Amino acid sequence: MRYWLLKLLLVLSVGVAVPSFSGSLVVAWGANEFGECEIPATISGDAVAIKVGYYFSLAMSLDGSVVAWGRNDHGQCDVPASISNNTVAISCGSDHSMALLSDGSVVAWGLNSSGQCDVPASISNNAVAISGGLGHSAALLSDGSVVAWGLNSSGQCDVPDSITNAIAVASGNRHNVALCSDGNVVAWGRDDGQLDIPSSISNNAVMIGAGGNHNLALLSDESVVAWGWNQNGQLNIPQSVTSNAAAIGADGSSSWVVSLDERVIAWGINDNDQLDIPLSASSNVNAISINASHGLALVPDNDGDSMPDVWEINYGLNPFFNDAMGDVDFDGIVNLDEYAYGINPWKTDSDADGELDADEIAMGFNPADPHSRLNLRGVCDNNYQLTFMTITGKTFYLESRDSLVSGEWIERVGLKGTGTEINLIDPFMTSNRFYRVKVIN
Ligand SMILES: [Ca+2]
Ligand SMILES: [Ca+2]
Ligand SMILES: [Ca+2]
Ligand SMILES: [Ca+2]
Repeated sequence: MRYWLLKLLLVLSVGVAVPSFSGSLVVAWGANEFGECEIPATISGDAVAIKVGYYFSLAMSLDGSVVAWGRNDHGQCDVPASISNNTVAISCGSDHSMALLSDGSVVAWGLNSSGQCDVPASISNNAVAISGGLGHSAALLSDGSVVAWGLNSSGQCDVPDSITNAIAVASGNRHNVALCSDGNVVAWGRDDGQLDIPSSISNNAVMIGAGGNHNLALLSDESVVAWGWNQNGQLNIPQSVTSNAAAIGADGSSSWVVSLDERVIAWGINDNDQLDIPLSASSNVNAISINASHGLALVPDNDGDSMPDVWEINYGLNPFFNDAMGDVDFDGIVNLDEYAYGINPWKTDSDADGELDADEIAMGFNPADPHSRLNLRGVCDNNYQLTFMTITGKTFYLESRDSLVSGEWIERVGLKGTGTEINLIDPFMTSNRFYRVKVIN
């Protein structure tokens, strides 16, 4: 009963859609240059698959629909209406997207510079898995064969005849790797070492992953092997990964493992903070995908309040009760917004920079970053100099009055924010003068 009251309150007071109860959330981190980390509201609680492209994101929902967002310079986010609600799997390359439909057909869209979106007629309705590379695409067919199309600069589309019993395919930048039903792994295309299958695999592989120029395999003893290019340490499997892997993945120059105890361990390049996995995606993920630009994870949200289970448990909130509109630290920021801003729901100054979360949010600063703050300070010499940080797109007004408790605030100067710190000098300072900064959107 309490829940329904809260639900009603939600609808009436803020007019937002109440999250469904199917129980998963998409979490994003890393580069956000094209909005690739801004999860569309239309994916509320029912995503079942995610995939990162190069500065764009894909998600498939329980109803078989697909949403794409982020970089769209080649139409890679323009999901064709023809796929309707029939998708059963998604994949993408650097600049194109792919969907496997329930009838076994494949649809591809986005950059088609090398024919990577021209799905061969020979696939017909026989595909069971799909994979996107840099300028090529691949599909696993129901008879255990693999088809690859698009850019063939390194022979990445020349699938070896020996592959007749594949059960998985993964695409790198210019190579592909296939897992066969006998635990064998085959790779073809460009060779920076990624075609040299380690002898330790020896028919024991159960899962494969392909990065840009490297591969990962999970073996039946729950150990992991990596081979190929190691320019960014993508082959340097952390010591914490010791026969305790439940799942693996690779993309770009990144590699990751989900351990048997459900922790996420990732390594390789971190130039876009793509390895800075947020707390809510650090364990107990349903799916995870990381590449050269960013990361996405699908995480459980049992009570459908849009706050991940792991985050709620970490902060002592209830993962089985919708407490999104609660405000445990009474700072006016509801729990759901505390989660969205990446701050501590129990602290009123989460980043301990001396400025309250609520004030920082109101002014447009980042309440989770101690380097992002107004930082208003004054120096009194012959006149008074005020220094403070500005934000691009906001307008800042400096006001003063001669008494702290009474009198009218007089506007001294207004200026457009530049994203940098500015100095203002008040030449009319009297013996007592009080200042405030007003920020307008
Ligand atoms: Ca929740
Ligand atoms: Ca909750
Ligand atoms: Ca709060
Ligand atoms: Ca603060």
